[in-house]
Amino acid sequence: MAHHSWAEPYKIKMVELIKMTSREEREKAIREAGYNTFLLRSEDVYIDLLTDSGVGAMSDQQWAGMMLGDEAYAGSRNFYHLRDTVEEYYSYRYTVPTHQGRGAENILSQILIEPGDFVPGNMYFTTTRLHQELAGATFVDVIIDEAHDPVSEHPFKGNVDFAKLDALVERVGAGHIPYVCIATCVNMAGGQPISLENLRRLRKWCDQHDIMLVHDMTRVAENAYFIQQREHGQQDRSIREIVHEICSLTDAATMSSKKDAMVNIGGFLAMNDPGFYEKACALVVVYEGLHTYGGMAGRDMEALAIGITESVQDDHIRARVGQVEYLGQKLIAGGVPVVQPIGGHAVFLDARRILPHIPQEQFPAQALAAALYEESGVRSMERGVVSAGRDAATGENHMPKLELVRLTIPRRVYTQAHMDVTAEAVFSVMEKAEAIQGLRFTYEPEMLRFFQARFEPVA
Ligand code: PM9
Repeated sequence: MAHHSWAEPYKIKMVELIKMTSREEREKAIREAGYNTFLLRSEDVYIDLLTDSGVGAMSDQQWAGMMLGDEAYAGSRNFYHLRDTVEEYYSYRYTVPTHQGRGAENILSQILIEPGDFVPGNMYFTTTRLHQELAGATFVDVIIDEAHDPVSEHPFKGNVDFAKLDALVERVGAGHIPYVCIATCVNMAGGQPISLENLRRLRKWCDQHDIMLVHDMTRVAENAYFIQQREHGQQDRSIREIVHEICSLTDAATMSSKKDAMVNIGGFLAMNDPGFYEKACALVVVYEGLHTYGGMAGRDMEALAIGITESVQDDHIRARVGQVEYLGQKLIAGGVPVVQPIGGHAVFLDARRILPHIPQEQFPAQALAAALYEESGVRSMERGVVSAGRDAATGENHMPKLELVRLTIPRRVYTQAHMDVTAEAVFSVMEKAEAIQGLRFTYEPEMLRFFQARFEPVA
């Protein structure tokens, strides 16, 4: 029997009830939250597409693993299981657990960066760039121009532009570039992949210039899926093989295991160089915990080791990305401007085109996320000027070309019917777009402002 549809490669064993609220309740909730969806109570949310971070559903195997936690302070059995799994699946020899991704970013940045350095990357990520800046570096965007264009259908918008890299070396010298930071399935670009060809070429480029290559591997399995689907000659390889090759092309990695690996908390820093590992062990005890747990419980390391093996299964990743694609195509069919191609973890609404009457200074994506919640109880996240923050040197707002609202799909949590309801919610808010007002800050935190900022309508 020929069949082309995907279905979830699991059945549901336990459910969590959710409830719809009234419009009056939601108007009050979003006002009290300062029009910031991060400040809503989860209880007041109907379908929660804020993030795919730490909100996935664990499998029965992972829950069983939770019962095998070895909570010894030092040398937990689960640490060795995690370390061996990272080496087997991701190729890195050494693993230092951290409480989550930014814990790994902090340690990595402190070790590798000298004040005055420059760190090129395929688009910024909020926490990643902040840790680079706190360590004294300047982030330099070297992603291809297509990544900043929501309508470009380039299949690998996560690719590096080598002319931009060469220009940076020319300007500052290779000696002031400690490493190139490469994210797989670039979050801020719309969940867009880097190709294997581009990454192989980057490996050679880094070797020629004696510069390290660091991998933000938070969504590496989703990137591998796009390589399998879109890149010449990759169709017959498994996700597991492609993931392994991606990792083996890089020297070290930071991981937020709350995404791909489907655990509620955790992360790690991994590398091949023993000297780097020694330095990471020395710092992890300052910020996270002993090098055999780094802020994670033994049971959480066990669930993570199992989650890694599940994350690279072909049928899992096909259904995962397939569900995101389903929502994206439904929105496109309904005439909603979204970032194309549809990304791996989320559908990104183009707030510039949906709310052309709101200038970027009045935070159109923030306003759209608030309006979508008010309309439907669907929670999303701003990924535009608020997330971009201010330039560390000048204090001026970064004004990103992409002014987006992210509908982020948690792994193994919602059904196709939830995607249908979400699409209808977006259609309703589109009909009322002209009435949506811009916002201004009533409170602006200095760092990572998007998390806790508060706003009021401009009018
Ligand atoms: N990403 C997300 O929702 C969680 C909070 S928003 C700052 O997309 C990448 C590519 C991420 C990421 C978190 C981190 C940080 C690093 N790199 O949140 O500290 O998408 O585990 O990881 C979020 P942690």
